[in-house]
Amino acid sequence: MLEKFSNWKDGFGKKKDASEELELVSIPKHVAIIMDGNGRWAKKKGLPRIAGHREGMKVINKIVRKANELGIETLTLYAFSTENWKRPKAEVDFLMRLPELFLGKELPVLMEENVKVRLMGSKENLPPHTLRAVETAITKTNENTGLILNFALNYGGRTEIIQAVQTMAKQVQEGLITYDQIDETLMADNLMTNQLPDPDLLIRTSGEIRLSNFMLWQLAYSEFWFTEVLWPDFTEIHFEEAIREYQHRGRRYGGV
Ligand code: V0D
Repeated sequence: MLEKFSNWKDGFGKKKDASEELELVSIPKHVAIIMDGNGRWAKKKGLPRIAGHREGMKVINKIVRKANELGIETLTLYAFSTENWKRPKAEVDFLMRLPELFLGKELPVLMEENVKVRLMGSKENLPPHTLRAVETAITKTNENTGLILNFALNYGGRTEIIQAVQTMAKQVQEGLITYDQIDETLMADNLMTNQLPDPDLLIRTSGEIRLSNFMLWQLAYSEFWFTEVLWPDFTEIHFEEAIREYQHRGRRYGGV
C-alpha cells in the first residue's frame, strides 16, 4: 500500500524533487549551452586552467546522453568563441587539442548513440589537426538520425550576422535577389544555423548573466536559464532542473 504514496505530491500538485521525472511533452527541441567556469573551477582547486577545461570536457558526454534520452533534437555547445584567441597561447593550443581528445574517446560512443556532429563557426584560423578531427566526426556521423550535437567553435554572433548580410548584399549586387527579398527567412537561411530551429532554451553556467556574443539572432525568443554551478560541476540533475523550469515557464506564460 505504501507504494501508492511513493509518487506523493505537495498540496499544490507540483512535484518538488528535482530528481523526479520530466514531462515528456514540451521537451525543448533545441538547447544551447554556454559551458562557462572551467578556469574558475581549476583556480578554486589550485590547478592550472587547462585542468578545468579537461574536466569540463568530461561533462559533455553525460549531457549528450541525457539530451538524447530525453528526445532533445539539437544540443548546441559553445566550445570556443572568436574572443577566446586573446587567451595565453599555451591555453589556446591546449583547447585546440580537445576536439581530438574528445572525439578519440567519444566518437565510437556517439556512433552507437546515433548522434550527428555538426560545426558552427569559422574554420579559418583553426589548426589543421583540430579541423581534421572535427571534419572526420562530421563525415562519420553524417547519416546518424539521433541528436544533433552542434559545436560552436571559433564562433561569434556579430561576425555570423555580418557574414550573412554580406552574402545577401552580394546577391543583390549581382541581381540574384532584390533588396526587398531580404526578410527574416532569408536572413535565417544565411546564418550558420540554417536548417536548425532556434534554441528553445539557453543555459549558461558559472553565474555570468550575459550572452557574450552567442547566437544573437537565434536567441531572440528563447528562455534563458542561468546557474552559479561551474561547468565541470554541472550534472544531468542540473540539466533536468533547467528543462523542468523551462516546462513550467511555458505553462505559466505560454499560449493565451
Ligand atoms: C573547453 C568545456 C569538447 C568548455 C568543454 C576547441 C571549454 C571542454 C570539444 C569539441 C572544449 C569540439 C568540437 C568537436 C568535438 C569536441 C571542445 C573546445 C573546448 C575548443 F567536434 N570540449 N571542448 N572544444 N572544452
